[in-house]
Amino acid sequence: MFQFRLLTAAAAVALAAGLSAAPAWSADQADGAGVPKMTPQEFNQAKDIFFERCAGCHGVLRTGATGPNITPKVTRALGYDGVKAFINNGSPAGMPNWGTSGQLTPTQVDLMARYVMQDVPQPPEFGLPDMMKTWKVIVPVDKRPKTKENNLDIKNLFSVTLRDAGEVALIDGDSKKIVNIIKTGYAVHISRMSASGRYLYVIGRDAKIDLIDLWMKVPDKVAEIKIGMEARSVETSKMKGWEDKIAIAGDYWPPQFVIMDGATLKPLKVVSTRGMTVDTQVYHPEPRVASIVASHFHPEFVVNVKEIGKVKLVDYSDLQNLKITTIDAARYLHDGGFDRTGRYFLVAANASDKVVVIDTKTDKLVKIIEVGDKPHPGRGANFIDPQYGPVWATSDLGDDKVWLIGTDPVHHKDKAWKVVRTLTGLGGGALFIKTNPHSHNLWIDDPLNPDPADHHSVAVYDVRHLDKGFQKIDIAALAGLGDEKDARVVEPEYNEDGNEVWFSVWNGKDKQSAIVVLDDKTHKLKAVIKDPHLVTPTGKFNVYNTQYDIY
Ligand code: DHE
Repeated sequence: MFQFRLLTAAAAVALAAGLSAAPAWSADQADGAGVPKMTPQEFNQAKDIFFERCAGCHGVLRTGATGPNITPKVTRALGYDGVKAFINNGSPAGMPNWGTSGQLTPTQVDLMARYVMQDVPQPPEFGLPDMMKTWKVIVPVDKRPKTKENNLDIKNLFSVTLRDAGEVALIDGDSKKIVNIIKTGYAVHISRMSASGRYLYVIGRDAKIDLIDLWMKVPDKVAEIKIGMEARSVETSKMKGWEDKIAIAGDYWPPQFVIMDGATLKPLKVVSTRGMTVDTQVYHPEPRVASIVASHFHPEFVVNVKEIGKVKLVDYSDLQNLKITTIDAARYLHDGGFDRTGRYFLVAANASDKVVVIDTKTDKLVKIIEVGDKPHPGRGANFIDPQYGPVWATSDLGDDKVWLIGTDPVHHKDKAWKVVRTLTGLGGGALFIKTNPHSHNLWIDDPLNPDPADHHSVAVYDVRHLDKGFQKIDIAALAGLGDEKDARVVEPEYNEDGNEVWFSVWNGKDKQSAIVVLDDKTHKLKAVIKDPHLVTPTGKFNVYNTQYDIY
């Protein structure tokens, strides 16, 4: 159904663009079965582009997740022209317009169209010995500071993803000055804080983890490791008594997660996630690890396995006799966050348009809730609905809706784990929604919307007056970049006090980007952070909010 919708959209885009008129590749360059030929050099070049740009959504084996299945059976049926049009123009269902946005050249679009019609190459495995070869303790634990050696207000520090630079910028939330730029993995993805607020863990798409010590005179790396070929998630133990002791990271490829020593990243245990899908119960060769959170009730990590639609509660207290509770949920699990009490975890199942609720105290499934087209909450937003009490909210990637789910089974029992209200955002293409316990505002971005008027802007609701609709603010214009045509405004994030909200104005990698800071109460511009080092800023992780799961 999902795939059909996408292919239909692609065909429409192809037709509208009239692309079939002049293909770079012609039928006489095909093999007998109509598959375009490629030289080994072209194949390798395309393989790298696929890893960097496409594997995240379509999977290394191309069987699909956020994006559809694009195995040769599907792409060959669509044909070269259709595939090329899809890559060039994107689709309303969330496929970026790689060609028309200039992110891929016409030659690369042609290359990729031919590549995805070839048989799928199988990437290598990556076990403990491979990890050990990459593991480096840069500053041993006994050589690290005994107390904090800088004057930074580290609770209000932001770790900012500089996506295409493969770096994070540590920015002081008070002065808005860059404290350090640290080289990390390729297309670095997220940052997470240790329970004590001292250690920052950063993971790149190339599965490289960097451990940063915020107590150093100038915060910097103290350890690093590569745990696979492709990854998105990292987390650290938050249970009382286990603070800063254990770390975990999830791989996209190979499909596995790795438990590590929290202070050194020494890999201790590697666990494969290959197995049977939750509904059809057939073997899946590539169930990737999506979001991971740390339980506050048990020494456990909540590991969300995308393609099989199962949540694994991994007990890290005894790695020799590892206990894993497997909860049947829904496909494909992606991102999510806790409710305001930190007990219930809500995670988006984006291929089935559902939100799954897990009770991390009883270790049981609470409910699977129908929402809109491809929910994408980031970690979601917790606030008090004036009519229905505490709610957690998600926006959707595939439509303009925002869903408010009741989260209080004690005082609002009849509303708990139900959609209590549906709001409207700017349009399809929203990725992140955010509020703060000190704020009355609910901010929703729209970076993947094809309309610049929308992907340059955010919507903001006053949660006390949800029926009044939202205000639209053009954040890209506030950045004053001059050339913001291709910029996308992404991921609202609060400062420690919850009175400022920060947005990334994510421009092309050869252009200037910026971070725009608004006064949360007045919505007035407070600061624009610009620096030649701020290349493609995307996620921003305030130390305090990340440490305490505040969103
Ligand atoms: Fe993300 C979180 C996967 C594209 C910015 N992203 C996550 C998480 C996953 C994920 C599994 C949850 C981690 C966790 O909580 O442990 N992201 C993927 C993809 O597979 C996808 C769709 C395609 C890809 O190739 O990577 C993808 N993500 C993007 C982007 O293009 C974004 C917008 C820009 C960027 O930097 O790459 C992006 N993802 C983010 C951010 C978070 C995130 C900022 C953390 C949100 C938070 O509040 O914690």
